[in-house]
Amino acid sequence: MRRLLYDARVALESPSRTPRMAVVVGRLLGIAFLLCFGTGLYSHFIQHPADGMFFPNQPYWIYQLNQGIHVTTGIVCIPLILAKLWTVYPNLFGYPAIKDKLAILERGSIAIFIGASIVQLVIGLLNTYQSLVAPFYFLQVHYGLSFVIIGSLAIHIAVKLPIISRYWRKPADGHDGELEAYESLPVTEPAPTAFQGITGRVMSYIDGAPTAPSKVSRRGFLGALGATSAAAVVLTVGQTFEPLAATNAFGPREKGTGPQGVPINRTSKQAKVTDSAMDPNWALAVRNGDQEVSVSRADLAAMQQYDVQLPIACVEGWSQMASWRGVRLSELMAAVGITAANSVRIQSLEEKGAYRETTMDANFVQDPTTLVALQLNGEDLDLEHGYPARIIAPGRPGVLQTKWLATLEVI
Ligand SMILES: Nc1nc2c(c(=O)[nH]1)N[C@H]1C(S)=C(S)[C@@H](COP(=O)(O)O)O[C@H]1N2
Ligand SMILES: [Mo]
Repeated sequence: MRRLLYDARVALESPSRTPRMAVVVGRLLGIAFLLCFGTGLYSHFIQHPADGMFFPNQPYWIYQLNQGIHVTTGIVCIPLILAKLWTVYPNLFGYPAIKDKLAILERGSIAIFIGASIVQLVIGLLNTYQSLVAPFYFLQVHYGLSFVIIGSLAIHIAVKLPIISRYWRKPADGHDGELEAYESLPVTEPAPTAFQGITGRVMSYIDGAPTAPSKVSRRGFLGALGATSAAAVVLTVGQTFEPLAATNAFGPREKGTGPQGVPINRTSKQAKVTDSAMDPNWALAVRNGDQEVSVSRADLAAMQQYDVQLPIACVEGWSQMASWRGVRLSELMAAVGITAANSVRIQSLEEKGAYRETTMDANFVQDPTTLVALQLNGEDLDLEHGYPARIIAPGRPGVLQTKWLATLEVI
């Protein structure tokens, strides 16, 4: 067995399978994971704020940028994690399999990290292809797993700190080191036997080259990794970054589709608001304590109208710029005596659904570009975009841009 494992490791030796390479790829992976985790937290807490949290209302593209980074770094993690596994997996054939107590922690944390990461990346990727079908289930799992991943990553980094610091810079002698497993080989290892030929062939087969063991050079390996990662970025960011819209292949929402040139996620039929939204007697209830005014669409249209350019920036990573026209939320709320410190509870005509109600903090309410929108891209709002009136605000995720308004309440 020992002989077999040894042969396997020898067969898998490659200039791109060194501790230095593991550190180089690991660093990139660490950056991508941290960016993805941080932007994920921002997105989570802007939707479920804890007491005292503050979110900026400007620049208006802050959430769009956040989510673009989240989805792009998430996708880039896929080639990076595969590259990292490719670099280090011969370590699995180390002998003895578990050297000491630290090795248990090391292997255990890696197993959890890899398992959780794969699930996380797959469900995240799937979610970008459809609207949140089971929003609470997806969000809870995705949120919970992120802490498992970051925790196991922290353990992994702590355990590997000696190697990481040794190979953080290219060693002065230019030697990239050998994967740990090789280091534990006894010097008295017997000369290669017939075994090596067999395991060599088997391993090189696993490795992708059917006859000779594949020895991917450092440069070739980094080149392939760079090209794959760059391709993933270029084929994704177009869903939120206008100049690259044409190369958007992974991002499922294409620019300019849907009514009035803007994609929709939840239809009026799904939200069961077709009748209530088209009701000619519709009026928006604006409340402050027991003070209430009822504002019809004609009343809203008679107020001072403003034009703003703001994106719908969905949690799923796509975003789209649009022009909106309507009443300033702050001017409407002034009718019931709102102060600069008040937040507003916004409710939709929708009776069920995760996004029927949202709370908007005072800085967003007072932002002059936050509108109760009546028009989109030069036409009256389509029913699918929230007719008779919807909220559009800067720096907030699409899920909080409430459609088919029913009530606005000062809190
Ligand atoms: N009432 C209500 N408003 C809603 C939603 C919803 O489910 N119900 N979905 C939101 C989501 S997820 C997005 S991305 C935007 C999409 O806006 P659009 O359909 O106008 O493009 O609307 C938001 N407003
Ligand atoms: Mo969304």
